[in-house]
Formats: sequence, structure tokens, C-alpha cells
Amino acid sequence: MRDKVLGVLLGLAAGALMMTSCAKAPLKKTQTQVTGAKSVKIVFIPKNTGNPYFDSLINGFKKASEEQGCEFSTVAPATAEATSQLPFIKEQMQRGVNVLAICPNSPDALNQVFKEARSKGIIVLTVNADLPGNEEYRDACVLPMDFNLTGRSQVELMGSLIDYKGKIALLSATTDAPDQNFWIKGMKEALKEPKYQGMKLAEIAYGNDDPQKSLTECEALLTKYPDLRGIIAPTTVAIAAAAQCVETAKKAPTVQVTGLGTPNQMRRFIKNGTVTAFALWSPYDEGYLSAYLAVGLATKKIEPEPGGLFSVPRLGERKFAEKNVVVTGPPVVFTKQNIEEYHF
Ligand code: RAM
Repeated sequence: MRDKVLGVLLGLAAGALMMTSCAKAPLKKTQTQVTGAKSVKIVFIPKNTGNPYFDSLINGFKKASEEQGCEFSTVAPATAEATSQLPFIKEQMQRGVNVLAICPNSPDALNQVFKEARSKGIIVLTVNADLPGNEEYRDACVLPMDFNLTGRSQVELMGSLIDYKGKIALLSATTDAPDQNFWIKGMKEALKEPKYQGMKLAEIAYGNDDPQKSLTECEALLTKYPDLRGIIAPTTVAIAAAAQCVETAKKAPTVQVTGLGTPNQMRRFIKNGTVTAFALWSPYDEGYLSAYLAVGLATKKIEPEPGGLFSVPRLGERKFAEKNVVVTGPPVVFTKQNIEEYHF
């Protein structure tokens, strides 16, 4: 499996390219006042509370905010429904944040509130999920990898585990989740390729990024499809629940579970053989990069423009791709061979 490792999370360019982000920025009348990095107030709103994935991302945000001397806070709804973040966004606008960093629970339900925030001079930065088709409602977006590659790489990973043959199911997050839905589109496209014609997608189930609901949905899949060969769970919540469910049902290795998971939540299942391989990236680096970008945008030291470059301490140079998307990267496939190197 070593050769399946797509890259390494850590050990990215270690250059100390500190950004000087304390200069005064010209103020428009409507704009929230910002005079330098130390005056920037960032809030990050993840999809929901209680997900260790976002704890890592928040730790990255915190570290980079400390380094820059800016204010960082985080609030989140208990559940990941399309509009559950709305009251939190409004409250933070009232509080006078300069940067609203958010992992949106919907690709379009927040358009109006984002528009309002931006009209007040607040930078809207989508982090970890974007607004496909509605990118004009945010200033820039930080994604952990090129999302155009995520779906296909998940199908390839599953294929390699089941010899490219058999019935598979997807266990996703919410029906509205912009990130998972984008990846699922990529998976469906990939499944049309000749290489994957032996793999049949039986069903897409939704666990709402809720551990209990994900577990129940997984149990239903096992009952409904006795000949199921694999479950792709492209969410750290559902993959952990699916591994638990397959372990309890003693269905491994006939049913292969893969997807996107955190090494800490998946370690036990990799070690006892319930799961052979799964993927992810570094949510910590993603948060770290986002905080540097947030301050750069708020102080106007960084102008979002496709092709534009900026530097982040420890991570090195990053480029704005089309639609001002910045990718943290790289993804990694975790197996028995490398899982001990990762602790998050
Ligand atoms: C869950 C969330 C998050 C996603 C990861 C892979 O933690 O849905 O948004 O990026 O999985």
C-alpha cells in the first residue's frame, strides 16, 4: 500500500516567509475598521460542533492567529443543516468581525447574508467547502485539496480494495453539504469510466455528520444489500461510524470501508484490520493557511486574483486558482504502514 501514498501531509517547504501584515489599509466608509494584523477579528464557523476534524482546523487557525497577534474566535451550530449557521453569522456581524471564515452547510442558502456581510466590508472566506455556482458571494476560498480530484481518487481507492468489482454504497454527510455533493458528482463521473464499470453504486445514504445517524444508516445499508462490497464515506464522521458498524457486524474484510477520516479516529480500525486504507489531508494546515490569508485580505496585503501568489510561514507559497480558490494540500492515503506517523 506504500505506493498508494499520494503525498505527505507534513514536511512542506519550511521557509520562514513571514508576511508583514501590519500596515494601515485605506478605509471605505462602509467598511469595518482595520488598521493592521493586530486589529483583525476573525471568526471561524464550522459546519457543526462536536467534530474532531474541525478541532484540528481550529487549532491551525489559533496558532496562526497567535503568530500574527490578531483576534480569533469560533462558534458553531449543534447540527449541520443548510441554514443552521445563519443566526451565528448574524451575531458575528453584530459583533463587528472583519473576517467571516466559514465552512458552509449549503451552496446557496447563505447567499443573502454573505452579501450583507460583504456590503459592510466584512471579508467572507469559505474554508473547507465552497459555494459551487455562487462563488460571487464570497471573497476567496481555502480548500484542503483540488476538489476536482477528490471524487475520482475515492473511487480509485475503493476499486483497489475490492478488485474493481461489486456493489458499493456511499455514506455521506447532509444532503446539502456543498463539499460532499461536489465529490459525489466526481465519484459518479468516475464510475462511468471503463476501469470502474464492474463497480455498481447501489445507494447514497446520509448520516448528517451525526455519529449516531451515520451508524444507523450504515446498519440499514448492510441489511438492505447483503452482497455489498464497499462503503465510501467521504466524511470523517461517517467513516468512523461505518468502520464501527462493519466491525460490530463482523463484515470485514468482505465489506471494505474507505473514504475520508482522521488518523486518530481510524487508528483502531486500521490496526485491527477492519479498514485497510482511507484518505485525508491536514485540517491543521488548512486552518493555519486560512488565518494568514484572512489577515492578508482584511489588511489588503493580499489581493485575491486568479494567478496571484502569497506566502504563508512554514507552508510556503500558494496561488489563487480560478475563482480565487487556494488549495492547502496534499492528500495522503493512510494504511497500517504509515498511520503511526500521524496524530490528529
Ligand atoms: C467531515 C466534514 C468536513 C469534511 C470532512 C472530510 O468532518 O463533513 O466538512 O471536510 O468530513
